[in-house]
Amino acid sequence: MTKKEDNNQKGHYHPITIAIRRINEIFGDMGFDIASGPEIETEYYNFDALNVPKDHPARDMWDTFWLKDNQKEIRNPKSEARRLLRTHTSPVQVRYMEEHKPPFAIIVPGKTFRYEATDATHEAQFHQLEGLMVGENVSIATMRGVLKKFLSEFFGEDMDIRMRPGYFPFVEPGVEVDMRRPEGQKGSSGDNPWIEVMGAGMVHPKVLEGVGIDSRVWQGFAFGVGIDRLIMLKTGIPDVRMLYSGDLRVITQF
Ligand code: YSA
Repeated sequence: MTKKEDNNQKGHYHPITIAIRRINEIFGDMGFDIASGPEIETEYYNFDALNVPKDHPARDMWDTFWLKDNQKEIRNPKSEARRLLRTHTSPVQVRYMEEHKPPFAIIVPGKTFRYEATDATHEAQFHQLEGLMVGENVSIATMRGVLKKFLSEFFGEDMDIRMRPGYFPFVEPGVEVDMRRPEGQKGSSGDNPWIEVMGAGMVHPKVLEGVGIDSRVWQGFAFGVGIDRLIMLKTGIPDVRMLYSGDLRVITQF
């Protein structure tokens, strides 16, 4: 049997599927549950419940695919608000917290969509991983430990991380997390060994209060990371579009 026929018979998991399975395993070992939510979201969950006010410039950070039924009169903002393709996995934080009492720790791997031009690092459809942990003694140090452990397990080597101040309306304080590039990987921008991999922070008290969680008792951290970008860093795939091209020569290498 030729190699080609052999590949056809066995089939292959897609690199994104392989990455998500590994991520689920790593966080599963740290006691996280896996949650999910709808890809067609309401404006309420995607923006309002995350403390992004209607006229706030932060809404521009996520260029949005709106659904055509957006002229509906809005009576109950939770059920009838304008609908859109979710621009991030963060709305699942709110949906989960409405249904569960703390303490809890979840991850949410899933598809996300943005109305933007594609290039080597941007697709209109891509994958994010959301994380959320809420408890009585959860601190930014807990977050740092969890993120370092995750990245080290995912890349199979001890990963250095650093945090810089960053702004997301649903966390306070908010940070951008940089990671030192894995062994043998060079960036396009010369010798800068650091690369930004995710947004994160301590869940904003307004978000907690909005779902009925007392922010004087409970604190939490959350983070959001691009799964495609992690795969590119790990495998050396130079262009995110290759992951969605359906080209078997890419897929069969994993
Ligand atoms: C921040 C704080 C939290 O407490 C929780 C979550 C977040 C992340 C926030 N929801 C968010 O979406 N931030 S982001 O716009 O910077 O996107 C997060 C990651 O998604 C980016 O770091 C990048 O890795 C990836 N990403 C964004 N646009 C992309 C993309 N990947 C591929 N194609 C695109 N168009």
